[in-house]
Amino acid sequence: MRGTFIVIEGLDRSGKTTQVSTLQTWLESSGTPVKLFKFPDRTTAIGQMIDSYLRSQSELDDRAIHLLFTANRWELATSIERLLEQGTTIVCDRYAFSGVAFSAAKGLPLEWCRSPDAGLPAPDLTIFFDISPETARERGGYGEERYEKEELQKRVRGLFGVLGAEFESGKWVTVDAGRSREEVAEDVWRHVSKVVGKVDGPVARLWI
Ligand code: FDM
Repeated sequence: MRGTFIVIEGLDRSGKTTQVSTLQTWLESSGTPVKLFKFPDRTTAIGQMIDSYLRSQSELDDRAIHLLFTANRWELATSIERLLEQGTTIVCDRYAFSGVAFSAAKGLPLEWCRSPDAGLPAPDLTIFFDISPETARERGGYGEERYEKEELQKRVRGLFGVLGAEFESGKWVTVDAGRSREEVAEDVWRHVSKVVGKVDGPVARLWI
């Protein structure tokens, strides 16, 4: 049995990072070998360029930064695929859906944004953490980084909706991330336990 590829997507302030670590603990205690990935992975050479851009320490053309985010996934795609084949389940904090949603929210054409990510390992399950701008505001608002602005986050939310609607039911699920940590964690676990350890065969390819 191969590992299951789980992607967690969502808006800023949706509690995604906390839930990823809870999910990791729960998977490990159920005896599932698991490895976390996070995009952007700021540790690689490409990731460092992305980090500098996000912290407004450098300027880049919208298309150039889009392609760097994509390259950052491609440079780890082989490791993801190998781990899955070896039976390790992967939980990934953001993936190509963030790539498309954020760049398209800035005004780039959606299909142009999608094309360089086509062919990446496809997740078996994507969980979208949805949060209203009002709840995000109650949680202390957005931070300092480049994309943490309410108007942009609203457009990103709409675009995640468009991307999710293309999936067959069960492959993309939306979780109301405006609730308590415990409620969200239970909901995530309910979805994850339906697929984990139950997928086999070759890893699918995204958008082809
Ligand atoms: N982001 C993230 C993108 O614009 N494109 C991408 O491909 C990815 C993976 O980078 F605002 C955006 C989303 C977010 C920012 O993400 C950094 P983290 O999760 O806060 O590190």
